[in-house]
Amino acid sequence: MSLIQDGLASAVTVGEMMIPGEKVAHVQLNNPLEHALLVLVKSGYSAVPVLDASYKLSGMIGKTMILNHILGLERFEMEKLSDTTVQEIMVTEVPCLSQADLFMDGLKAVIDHPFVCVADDSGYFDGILTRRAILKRINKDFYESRLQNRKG
Ligand code: 2BA
Repeated sequence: MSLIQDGLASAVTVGEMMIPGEKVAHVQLNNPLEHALLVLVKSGYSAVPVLDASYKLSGMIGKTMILNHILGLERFEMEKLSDTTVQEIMVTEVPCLSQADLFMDGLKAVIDHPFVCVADDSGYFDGILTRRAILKRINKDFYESRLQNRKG
């Protein structure tokens, strides 16, 4: 028995598994780093998406990027937290899928990334697909097919 069943690989879409945008912690391009750090620390996440004012995906920012930026030769240069905006240090090359992409596209993407962003053709942010969501779906599929095999 294959762990990933045909139905899961070919019929389940990224849109069905993603965390919708309204439940995703994010920051905006022109936010100062101190706001981004607050969001990251309060939410508990290592990294979150960066959106522009119209809710288009622009990049991603994480705690390590911020700490690296403010780390001087001898001390943390805390003034940089208010002097620097998110867009100055975020990464813009972020992996991105669309809602119509299939389970296998999502599985491949989260091998190298804890989460991937989901956006529409115009770049508007729809949500994120996380490793947790992919693993939960595999787990569900595994137990459902085991149940079916026992019945059959
Ligand atoms: P990390 O923040 O490094 O989190 C790694 C894993 O730790 C998460 O995996 C989750 O299982 C757990 N975790 C961390 N913070 C959590 C919290 N506040 N509540 C519950 N569980 C938490 P995934 O769930 O697969 O998430 C992968 C990555 O996706 C996270 O990496 C984070 O960067 C991002 N992420 C997940 N949910 C998010 C959300 N609602 N808003 C923004 N970013 C999110």
